[in-house]
Amino acid sequence: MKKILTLCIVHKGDKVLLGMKKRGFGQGKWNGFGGKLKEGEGLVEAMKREVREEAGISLKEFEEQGVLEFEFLGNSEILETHVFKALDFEGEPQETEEMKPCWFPIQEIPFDSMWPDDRYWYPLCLQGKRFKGRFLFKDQNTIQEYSLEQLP
Ligand code: 6U4
Repeated sequence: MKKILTLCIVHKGDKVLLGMKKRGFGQGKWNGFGGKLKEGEGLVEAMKREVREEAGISLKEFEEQGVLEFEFLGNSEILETHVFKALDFEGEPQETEEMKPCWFPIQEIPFDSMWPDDRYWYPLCLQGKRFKGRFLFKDQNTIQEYSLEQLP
């Protein structure tokens, strides 16, 4: 079974905006903004809605950079996650019920407090490369196996 999700990395100058997830899946981790598609929603529509709900900003310029499949050992569900990079937005990032946003210089992205796959694909994403990958997790902090390729 596949679920479709979005994930957006907001990139401005030499900084990225990440959110500390306050509840639910990935709680306690710094992450991009995103979530599951609602019924009848398109990818871009869902991505913009999640960024608005979780970070309080409206996106103006963005690109889809990659697709990642996340799976957990012993669970047949595949989380097909479409990764976007946003380059321009309106509004000031705000803390919401779900996320506490914070800007990080690219050299200081807190990979140790993020999903463990992030250290592999963020560099590609930030350099504007397109990519696809699959990560199989043993638990939320441990990767069992993975593949990642850059797309032309
Ligand atoms: P609810 O709470 O049901 O409204 P929703 O906001 O729709 O949830 P949620 O919070 O489950 O969805 O979304 C999970 C978010 O975490 C998505 O943006 C995808 C992201 N995510 C999931 N696994 C990830 C991983 N291994 N690495 C990563 N982001 C991941 O960087």
